[in-house]
Amino acid sequence: MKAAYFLILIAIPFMVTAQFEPNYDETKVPKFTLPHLLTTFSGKSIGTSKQWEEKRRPELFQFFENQIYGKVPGNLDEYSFKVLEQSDKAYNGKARRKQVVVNLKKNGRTLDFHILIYLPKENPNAPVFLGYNFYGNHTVTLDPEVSITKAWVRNNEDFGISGNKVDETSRGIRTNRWAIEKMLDNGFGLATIYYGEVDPDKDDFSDGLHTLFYKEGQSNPKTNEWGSLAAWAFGLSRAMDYLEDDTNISEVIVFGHSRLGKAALWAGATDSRFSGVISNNSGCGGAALSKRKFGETVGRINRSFPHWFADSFEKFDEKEETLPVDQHQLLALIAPRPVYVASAVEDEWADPKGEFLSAYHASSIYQLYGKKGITNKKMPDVNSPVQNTVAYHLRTGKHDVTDYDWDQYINWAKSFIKQ
Ligand code: GTR
Repeated sequence: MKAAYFLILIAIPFMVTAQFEPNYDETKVPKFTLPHLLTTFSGKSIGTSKQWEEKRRPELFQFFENQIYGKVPGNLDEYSFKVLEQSDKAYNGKARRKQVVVNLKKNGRTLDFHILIYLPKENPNAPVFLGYNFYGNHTVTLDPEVSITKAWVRNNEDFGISGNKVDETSRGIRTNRWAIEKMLDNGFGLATIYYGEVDPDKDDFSDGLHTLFYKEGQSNPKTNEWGSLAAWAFGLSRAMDYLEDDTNISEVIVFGHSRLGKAALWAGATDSRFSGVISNNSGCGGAALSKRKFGETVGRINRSFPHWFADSFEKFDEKEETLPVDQHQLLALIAPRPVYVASAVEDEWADPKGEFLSAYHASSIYQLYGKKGITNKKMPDVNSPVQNTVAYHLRTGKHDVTDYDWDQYINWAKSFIKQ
């Protein structure tokens, strides 16, 4: 008896590891039924875009809002912005630069975040890509005039970031991910924000945007209220408010990589002012189908990043089969506006096939609007983009944002944006 007990004790850690070991084997993907886009939860068929908008979209939206990303608990009391600095001499005179601080107020508490904007010199109303960066606005460019964030930043030895503070050492360390001159040369601008100014990316709800909305004595969002992804999405909408208020920029394509790609998709679903949405390698909780359980799973993501989603999402840990929705329906919430899903061959953790299938299955809603999505269920070859209103590419290489990705996004954006 004692020996059996001892054996069980020894076996438990292995059982736990085996259970949480990510699957990278296509033959081990479970059989699953994808929740239907065109059938309501109560079983009614949807045949027109009007029925979609009136019946199906709202119930799906509510599910994602309450059970996955979490609800924003109310509105701000005040919103203001100030242009801190501007110049038309950036990038050797090729670009105008603007640095803006946005101030949000609620319940007597306040939060500031900074938007860095580059626009082609000849067109102050140019369409822009709006996206968060991971380490501060000064990391996306070598431009010495870009101010350095004072917010908490994740330490990174390679970038010389320690003590959760950034300084000159990290200026320009992420220029490889932001093809700014390519955007400018093609008539696009960029608006970028350090995501940690909106909500620091740690499992700690004592700082960032959430705290503004707390009632007396509250220290955490409620079970169905927003995690960090929804807070970042909310921040993108506040950046959109600024762009609407103070500029004549009318076309904003929201972009994000990885966790910020998840935030970009949710921003696209919650805010119809975005003209298009780009999810770069967004993976689990982003574009990838959860029910495939390939690479990162719902249980894994909720354990590693308990602060990203609403607490209510945890009930689907290791129970993806019980989810009444899947991520193709998140993409469908963006319809009929254009959406681009991009994967990378070596980014198996994000499940490239699950990202592709999501784009493919979302396409039926685009069809209702007479828009072309992804029509071929076979995944396109590597580096062979399919660019319709729903677009997809699988590029060679790792989890990253490359010039190749930007070449595709720019080319695709030109197909639907007036310049
Ligand atoms: C990973 C996480 C992914 C993805 C990525 C990132 O560790 O598991 O879901 O979001 O981080 O944002 O770089």
